[in-house]
Amino acid sequence: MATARDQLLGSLASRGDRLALVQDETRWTYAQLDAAMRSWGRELRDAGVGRGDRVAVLAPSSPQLIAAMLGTYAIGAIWVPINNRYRAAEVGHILEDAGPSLLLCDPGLRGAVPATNTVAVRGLEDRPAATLDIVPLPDDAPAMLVYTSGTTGRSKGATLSHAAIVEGIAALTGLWGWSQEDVLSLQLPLFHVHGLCIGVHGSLLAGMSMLVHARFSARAVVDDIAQHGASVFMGVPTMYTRLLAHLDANPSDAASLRAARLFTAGSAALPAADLEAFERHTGHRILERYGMSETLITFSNPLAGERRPGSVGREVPGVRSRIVDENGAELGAGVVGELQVQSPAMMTDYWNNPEATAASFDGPWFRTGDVVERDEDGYVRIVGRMSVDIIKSGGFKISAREIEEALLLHPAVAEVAVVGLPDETWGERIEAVVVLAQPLSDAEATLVAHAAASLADYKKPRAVHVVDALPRNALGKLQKVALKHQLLAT
Ligand code: MCA
Ligand code: AMP
Repeated sequence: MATARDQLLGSLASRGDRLALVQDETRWTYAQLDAAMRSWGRELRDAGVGRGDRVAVLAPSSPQLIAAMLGTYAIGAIWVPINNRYRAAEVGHILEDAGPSLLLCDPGLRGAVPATNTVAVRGLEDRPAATLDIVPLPDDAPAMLVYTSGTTGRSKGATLSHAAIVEGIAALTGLWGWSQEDVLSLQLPLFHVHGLCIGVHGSLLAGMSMLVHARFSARAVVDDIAQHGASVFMGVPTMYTRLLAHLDANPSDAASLRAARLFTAGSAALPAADLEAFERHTGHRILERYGMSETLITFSNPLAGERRPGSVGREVPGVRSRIVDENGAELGAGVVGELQVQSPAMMTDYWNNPEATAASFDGPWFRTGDVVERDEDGYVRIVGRMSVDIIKSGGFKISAREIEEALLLHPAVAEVAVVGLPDETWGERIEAVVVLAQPLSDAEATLVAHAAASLADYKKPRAVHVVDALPRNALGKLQKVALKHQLLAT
């Protein structure tokens, strides 16, 4: 039987003249994508990249990027996508941790590559046609490292194997009825699993066409559906907030959205009010699902059947789950506890980080860190997170510690606490509370600019509060939950 990777790559040529990718004037059939995959594989192999080596990429979404990823798979190398909002320190961390042999970098993003970088850098232009034999690879070989933030400051690379991605995504898209009749409006970034694994791999496995966008715009969603036949749109909740604002300003566009088949949401909680408003405007009830970079998508509302507002639905086929208390004892329906999962799409490990890998499992169970409650009929609601140090803003996972560490490097900052506060557009909004070591004029603007100099734009605090002291308990431990409540009360 063909391995998962060979199933994915082998399907390209067999789909021949079907349309695979569209971006602006570029329109590639599956046969052209197969050819581009081979050109890239050859290019990478000739550059000395071999099986198990890493190929990092820092570039906006494009057909070439997708072909380069498939070419990387073809030679048995490992794809390492880097968030293209990252600054030099964040990019440098991934380059150091993943140790790639090559960095594929868009010229416009070269400024984000650290000056000290020693990894060879190439662009993502068209490559000449070439033949390529696809190297044999076992199913459990790593396909990609997806860097994701945790409670510690620096991001960790979740290693996803070919089998994990193909099995996990095929189960999901089967559940959602994706078929070669579908056209995906792909506006999510391709450095996270939502856009890359569900979007790109899901579409390729189902033989769909993808309308690829380098960035999100509500107008492009409408145009994709009205003019280019898109039938499926996937977004983070912030994208739906933006779509709703667009429909308020352009009510006649709601009729265009009705023509789509399926809207899905995930990566953060979709407010029930947005689900209902979207349904009022378009007749579509958004299908919400839940997942993590480490496990891929583990819960989903159904295609047919009840899509429950405020719930992420039931387990995706092949997934097992339990809800436990702080001692690891399993809890029943209606009781809030930590969600733990087993998934066919589980990561192999955190790259080069056995301690973090060990800490994230309880035997076969992956500790999600999400606090949830299960209804009697198996539907799960995400209630919150165990750690206040993880923030989700606009679908991006952010470590409060990383921002605190950046702010502490300013000489005027003695102590700092960063928290995520509820926000209608972003889900959570980053705010910082600081104790100054010395007077600082225009403290808020100065410290926001200081953070923005070393961190991606979406990580900068949207407010900085200067206080005399941070709330601490008798042992001197920072009381972040109390601090959040104080901020919310003011
Ligand atoms: C942009 N801005 C943000 C964010 N994005 N602020 C907070 N949080 C954000 N996520 C700020 C910028 O700093 C800037 O502010 C202003 O918004 C406009 O920037 P722009 O680049 O124009 O924004 P945008 O292009 O409209 O971006 C919004 C976005 C983007 C499209 C919602 O955040 C996005 O692509 N999110 C998707 C993330 C994602 O794919 N997550 C999936 C993770 P200023 O000018 O002040 O700097 S995978 C996952 O979670 C699991 C597996 C799962 O379940 O899916
Ligand atoms: P990431 O590390 O970016 O893959 O983020 C995974 C996290 O996103 C999960 O642990 C959840 O906290 C959050 N998440 C994903 N989907 C949902 C959802 N539908 N509702 C609430 N939170 C979600």
